Amino acid sequence: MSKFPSDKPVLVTCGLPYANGKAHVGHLRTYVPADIFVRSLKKQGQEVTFVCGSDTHGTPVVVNAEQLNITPTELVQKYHKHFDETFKDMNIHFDAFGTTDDPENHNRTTEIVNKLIENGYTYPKTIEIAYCPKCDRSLPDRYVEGTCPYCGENARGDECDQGCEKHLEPGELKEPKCTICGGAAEYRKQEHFFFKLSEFKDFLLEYLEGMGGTLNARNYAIGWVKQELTDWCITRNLEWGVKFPGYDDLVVYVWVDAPIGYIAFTEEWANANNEDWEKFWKGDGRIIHFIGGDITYHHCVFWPAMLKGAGYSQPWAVVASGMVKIEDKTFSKSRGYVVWVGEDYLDHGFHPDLLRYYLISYTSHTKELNFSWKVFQEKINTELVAVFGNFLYRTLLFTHKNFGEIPPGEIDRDVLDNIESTIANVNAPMEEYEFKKAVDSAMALASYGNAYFQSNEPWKLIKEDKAACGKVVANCIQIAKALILLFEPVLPQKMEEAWAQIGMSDDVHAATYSDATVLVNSGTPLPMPVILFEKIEDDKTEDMAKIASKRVAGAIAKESGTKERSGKVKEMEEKTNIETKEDITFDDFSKIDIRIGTIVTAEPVKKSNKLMRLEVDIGEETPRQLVAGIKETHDPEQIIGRQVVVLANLKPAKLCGVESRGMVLAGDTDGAVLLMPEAEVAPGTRVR
Ligand code: B3M
Ligand code: ZN
Repeated sequence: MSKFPSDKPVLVTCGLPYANGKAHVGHLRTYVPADIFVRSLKKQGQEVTFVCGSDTHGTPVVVNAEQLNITPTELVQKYHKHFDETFKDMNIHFDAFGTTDDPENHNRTTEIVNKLIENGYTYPKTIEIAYCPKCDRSLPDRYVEGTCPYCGENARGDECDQGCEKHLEPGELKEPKCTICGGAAEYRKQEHFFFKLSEFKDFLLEYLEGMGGTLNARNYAIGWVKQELTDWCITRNLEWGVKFPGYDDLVVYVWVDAPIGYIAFTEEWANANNEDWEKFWKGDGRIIHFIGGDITYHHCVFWPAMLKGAGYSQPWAVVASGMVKIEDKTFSKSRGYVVWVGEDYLDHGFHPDLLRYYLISYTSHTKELNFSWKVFQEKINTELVAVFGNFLYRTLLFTHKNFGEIPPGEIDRDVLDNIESTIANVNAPMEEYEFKKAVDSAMALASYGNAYFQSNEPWKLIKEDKAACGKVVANCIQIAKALILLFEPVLPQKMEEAWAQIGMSDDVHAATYSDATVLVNSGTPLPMPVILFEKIEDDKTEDMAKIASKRVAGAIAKESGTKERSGKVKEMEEKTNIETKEDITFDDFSKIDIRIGTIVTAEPVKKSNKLMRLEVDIGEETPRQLVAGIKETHDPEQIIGRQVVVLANLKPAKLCGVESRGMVLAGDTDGAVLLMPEAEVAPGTRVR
């Protein structure tokens, strides 16, 4: 039996973006499928509400605000607006998009925390809290870094973000360091409040067995609950956040008030629409959370226990997405492996629906998704343009030219059967959160449409038998109508245009799949169609790939830049005696052959303390052997593959018995600082 439509109302939520930075493709991997899912439920006639909002609290926000020297309020207002606008630009339509700093959330959080206290699920305990003696402050969560006690990797105060991904409790981190001043932190005793998560073990095991959603979420959560459940410290020493009741100097941990935001935003939606929020949170409405796989623990363990403890309903399903890679590299903002939704995509004139299509059809929702400009171009050109777009355009152009309206003609039983089975083939995987399968099934109907058009040869029939030709195109328009409805969840804006192109004047977003088999009206005038999906040309994606590699090169340069520009820079500045040299002419300068090269080999010169032997590709047949005084400052393994600047026509010289045919340029300071190009370029590129 299919799960939808059901008479139980559905609430869909998306993990809340921290309002502390710009939207990127990694974010969209959760929001786009959730929006597609919501639209497809509506198409099935399901009542559904879709809420989200900005996560404004916690150290992710205060640390950023502090670094930017602005208030948390200023920071979150800016990014809340940014996310709100970006989601709208991407055709992601929430029924409410609030912030966790809204009064509704402060009130709901206070109420729930009070319930947990009342029900005996919290207790105070004196624990060790990281403290920076130099800054004279407590160091919650992201204010402290150190070593993970479980895996030994570098970790943040509340999460082993670079290693085993475990949630860490205050006091667990080894060798704590203050992230503000970099100094060693110490542990000091302080009283905090805990949530008795350990008491929910049996409840959680039973709950998780029945929890719907993707298997990755459920299985991970069951695994964790079967191990030991530790109680959660739910207070922090911060001013920004939701106050812990009765304590002016404590706020609740961000992972308490952030998910409660889901309830608060439902209340905001209910208040604005004269609706009832309790049908989900106190009743049997179905709550479906879409989240990134990395926050499964919070949603499948901590959150249901908290809801249970406070007397609220628990999520019906949790849908967790896989990771995003950028051009096959691990997503990393600091390393430049990121695609910003605004400046890298929309601002270059790409249509939001194309990215929606890529994200949903690339791979299954729980798998790793690679964003690549080349694959993006290929998918758009070979699927949306060559299959779906081609079918729509050839059908509508032919009909417009030869009939000017939808001609009369009986719709084949075969065509209607095919439409009906496609709808079933889209709905079945959709309710299992298999979005790729659903969209592939829809695309199969477009292929069927192309084959139908091709095999019936309407361009021949028009000369021989206009009525028979009319029947063929009427069938094609019926298929087009079904396709537009089936693709509306994925391509909402494009399908609005397509709906008008087949002469429909009602709202395509409100129409349902049952309209797909309602026969098209003969006599409806058809306008001259416009091509909906244009081919993406090579130079466009090549430009985008160039922008991306520049960003990566910039990030590498910045990273080594910040390392060099430590406190020592000032000291060195004083030492640098700039000796001015005589002016030279441009002719003098043009005698110098400077090129960019790529290091292919690097090995220390044995007899020397300072020298390293390099082979550098400077665009010649074989790499040049060069000797550089960088042995003390550079690790051979780390510089292989790096680009450097080479003076290529310096007379060869022998250094420690090794011939150097040119010179690698470097800043002459305490230890060599190698020059490097801003972006990767072809070896041999001239420097002028
Ligand atoms: N703000 C973002 C994250 O960790 C965090 C989600 C909260 S969902 C209640 O992905
Ligand atoms: Zn770890």
